[in-house]
Amino acid sequence: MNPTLYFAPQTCARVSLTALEEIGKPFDTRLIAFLAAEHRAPDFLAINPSGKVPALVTEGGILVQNGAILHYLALTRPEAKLLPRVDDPLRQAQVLSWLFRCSSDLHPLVSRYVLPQFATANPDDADGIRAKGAELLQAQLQPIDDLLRGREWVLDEGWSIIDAYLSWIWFRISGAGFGGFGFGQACLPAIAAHHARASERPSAIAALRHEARAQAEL
Ligand SMILES: N[C@@H](CCC(=O)N[C@@H](CS)C(=O)NCC(=O)O)C(=O)O
Repeated sequence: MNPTLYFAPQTCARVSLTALEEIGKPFDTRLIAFLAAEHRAPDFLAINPSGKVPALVTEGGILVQNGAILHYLALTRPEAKLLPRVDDPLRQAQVLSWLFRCSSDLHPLVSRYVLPQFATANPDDADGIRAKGAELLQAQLQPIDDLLRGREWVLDEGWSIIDAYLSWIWFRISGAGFGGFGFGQACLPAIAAHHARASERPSAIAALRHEARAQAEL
């Protein structure tokens, strides 16, 4: 049985999709149509009760949360080098902390910035939520921009799936995706340049093609 990724174009599921493309082994996908509220439908809630993509159905069981999916894929497909293989527990934890930084620190701010209307019951609050989201994102991303001024990829060990994660974050806040809001090149130039580099990777290109094909089939 191939693993099956539940995903939706332009969402954070792109990071897990990129990982599967990077691995290069057969996998299946199931597109979840947000506009048709498929993420709230019982069939999908049986896969992920949180109603969120990504979810990965494997032979052994269901996995949710990008960080867990990426960690699992890195462990089970070490040849793909999604994350560096290190024996030192401290270094391992430091690598994992980058996944948490993306999923727990940055992603919620991305949501607040791009989709503020979902963070409030009062539509009048949306502009303020977006403005605060932008301020907090800038503060969280500035040290990463500083880091990337002197290097190509986030980790010392070279490209990793964390670069795909950061690239997706930049894609969402720089307005290339739906929403059209603009953290521009001038805000965080090294992250913008990193996004351009990460987007050239064959797995990143393949993931975008996969999304486009799925979208066309809708
Ligand atoms: N912490 C989760 C976040 C997943 C998440 O928020 N996915 C979004 C797409 S980027 C989603 O499915 N949102 C639908 C919803 O919240 O209703 C992860 O890293 O996998």
